[in-house]
Amino acid sequence: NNTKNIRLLGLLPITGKGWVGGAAVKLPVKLALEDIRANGSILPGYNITYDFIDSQCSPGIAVYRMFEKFHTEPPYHMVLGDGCSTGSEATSQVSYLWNLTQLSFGSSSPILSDRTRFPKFYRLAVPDQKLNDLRIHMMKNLFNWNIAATIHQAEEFFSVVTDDFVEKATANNITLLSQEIFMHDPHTRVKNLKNNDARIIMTAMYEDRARSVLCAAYKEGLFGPKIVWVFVGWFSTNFWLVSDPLIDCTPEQMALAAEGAFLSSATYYNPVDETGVGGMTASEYLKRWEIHPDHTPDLDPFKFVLGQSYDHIWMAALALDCADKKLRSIGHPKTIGDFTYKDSDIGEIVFQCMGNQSIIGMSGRISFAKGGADPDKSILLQRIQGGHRINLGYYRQDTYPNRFDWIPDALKWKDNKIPRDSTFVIHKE
Ligand code: ABU
Repeated sequence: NNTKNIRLLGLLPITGKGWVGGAAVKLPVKLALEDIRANGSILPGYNITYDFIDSQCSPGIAVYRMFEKFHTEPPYHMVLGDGCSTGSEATSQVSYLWNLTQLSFGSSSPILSDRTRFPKFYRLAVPDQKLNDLRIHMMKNLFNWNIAATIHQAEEFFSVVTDDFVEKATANNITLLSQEIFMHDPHTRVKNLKNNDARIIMTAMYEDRARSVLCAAYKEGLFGPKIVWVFVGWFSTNFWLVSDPLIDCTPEQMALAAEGAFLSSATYYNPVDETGVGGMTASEYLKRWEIHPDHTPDLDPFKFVLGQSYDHIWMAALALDCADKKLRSIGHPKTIGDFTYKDSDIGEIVFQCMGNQSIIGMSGRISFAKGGADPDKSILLQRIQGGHRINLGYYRQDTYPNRFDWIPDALKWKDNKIPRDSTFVIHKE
């Protein structure tokens, strides 16, 4: 048998803390591999395989287990992941030294856009600082709010997102009441927000810390129709109700604290009903996923990652196929199947090929046409209303000027009253 393997290594946070949706990636990977093999024209004559480690949303575990694979297995052709930015940051600072391109389906830390630190890294997630554009638009243009506070978990990822918000807020004449940072227990910081009469509160943190913040908010009375918490949308669907031994609030208390919170994230599925790679529309893909025997209800909280997980396998296969064709066209002595970690020229061709890919994926149109590590996408605004996440509309960054397209009648304020800015700043003057 002369068939050569094309080997993909996934870094999936399956257990651990922070973001642990890695198990939900496996079925989309399986479906994408089936579709790519059935297509027949991508990497013909090769057998594409996918192997993974549980990176536990931990930089140390991710690097350790990735190295273990590099040292004990035949060469991989691409690293796919991590699902957590902290894992992607640690691994992509070294995977390029093995001449590997790395593509993450889900990491959204802004710092991952920095090619000097992460030279061969791409991702399908929109970096979280782009969500700040919607947050500013929401304050200034949608609700006429001019005073905000921030609270973030002490990680470079979240500090950079918050710094970006502060810079954009200042440029838009938004007054910042207080900027709170915490490492483990946020209670004293939440108390400080309460003491400062914070009403509109921008957060940047992993979802386990968001639960701690909401529990502290319940205890401090920093919730209700006058308070607006803003979180990222990539938390698991009902993150505030996830059982957590570190939380000493009841589900009812957590539900009260979370009610009315806004969530902002990139769009998860192609909003246009068009046929993409694999010959399906995004809604056909979701139906296929739902009725698949491997689909279990415990995967549902991470449903938003299904599109990007499917698409990243296609992007990897197409980039490697492009590299194989390029090697053959230039008469290179090796094909992509012969790649070893010493082949810097082949590694560079794979990297360039990834940058040139452009597909209609299940998560939307994807291209790295602007020359960076990140795709462009619309931003989805959601709100927890009646205990459920409700889609409110989309912030379009492909229009000039950017605009917000509302979903009619989706937003429901309590008693039809829009929360008002803090009066604390006015009292102080
Ligand atoms: N996949 C969710 C994003 C979390 C992160 O970038 O760490």
